[in-house]
Amino acid sequence: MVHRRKFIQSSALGSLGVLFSKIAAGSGGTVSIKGKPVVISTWDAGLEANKGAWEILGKGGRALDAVEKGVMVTEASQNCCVGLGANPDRDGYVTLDACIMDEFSNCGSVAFLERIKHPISVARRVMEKTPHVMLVGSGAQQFAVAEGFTLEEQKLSPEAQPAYEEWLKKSEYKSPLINVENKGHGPFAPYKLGNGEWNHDTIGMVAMDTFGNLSGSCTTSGAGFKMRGRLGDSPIIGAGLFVDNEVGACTATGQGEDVIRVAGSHSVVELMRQGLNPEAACKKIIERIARIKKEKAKNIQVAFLALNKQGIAGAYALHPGFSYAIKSGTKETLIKAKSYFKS
Ligand code: SD4
Repeated sequence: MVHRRKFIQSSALGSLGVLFSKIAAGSGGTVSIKGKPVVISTWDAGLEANKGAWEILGKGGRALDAVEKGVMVTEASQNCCVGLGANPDRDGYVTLDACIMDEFSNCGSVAFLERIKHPISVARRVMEKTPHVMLVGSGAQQFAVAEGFTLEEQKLSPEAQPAYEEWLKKSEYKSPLINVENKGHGPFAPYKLGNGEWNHDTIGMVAMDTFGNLSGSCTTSGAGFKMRGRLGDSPIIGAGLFVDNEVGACTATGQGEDVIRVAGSHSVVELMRQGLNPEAACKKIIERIARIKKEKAKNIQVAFLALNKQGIAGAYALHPGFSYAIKSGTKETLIKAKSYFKS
């Protein structure tokens, strides 16, 4: 289980001058990286995922390979919200969503996928081996097995099993409150939260390689105890992830329904195309969600994380608490994003 409050303090200037931080440690904002490669990813788990990506990027490898390998670290970990260790849907099945996109605008996606350890790799196969972008449910699983992926046992993780049993006691279905700090307000508190921990953490990752090419990936179990068949933004190209190699890339996390309705990641990239820096672009779309959702916006979390072609990273969230991890040649840090609501 990750601890979101452990922010690694970043120094004001990278010691080798590779990264210029325009922010006070842990206070959020825009980060300029002079030099490539670089990788950024959502939430605290991004720190470990970035290390996985760096095994490729650090050797001059391709961003696409890096963003696949990076998020595989999270998929394989015993995480509440990514990979087979995640919480199940309300019927007791873990269903996974993932997508990937490269510098040529090739993209692949899987959704509602069961019993496969690395949905991100199946998404990549969809991209590379089929004429399609998206496969779902049993069809996606059938494709994965045909491609040689192991069909894992249908079994909840040791953490998810008691969480599900706890949920079953009430079996009360409410709209999932994703990434909202648990104050005892609903069934979506898979672990014993209430101490500043959060109830979800999708991983979205964006990287730029030494060639200056961009790729991105996003993988999740969606929401714990969700309605069976529910999809969020994460497997949807343009919502949970978008890459335009001329401009930049963006990934989203939080309440997927509200990311989809503004075509979130695509909208952020289009604002960067118009000249906005990543943080400003993320902020505009967060403000749009706040405008559209009004009162509801007070109770949901959404965050965007973007990187532009100049190597500037930025993020913005609806509420405080969103962190993102960044890794470049000399910098490895967790940054707290700014937010629309201040507390
Ligand atoms: C979803 N956006 O399925 C995902 C959830 C998420 O951190 O990002 N959780 O709606």
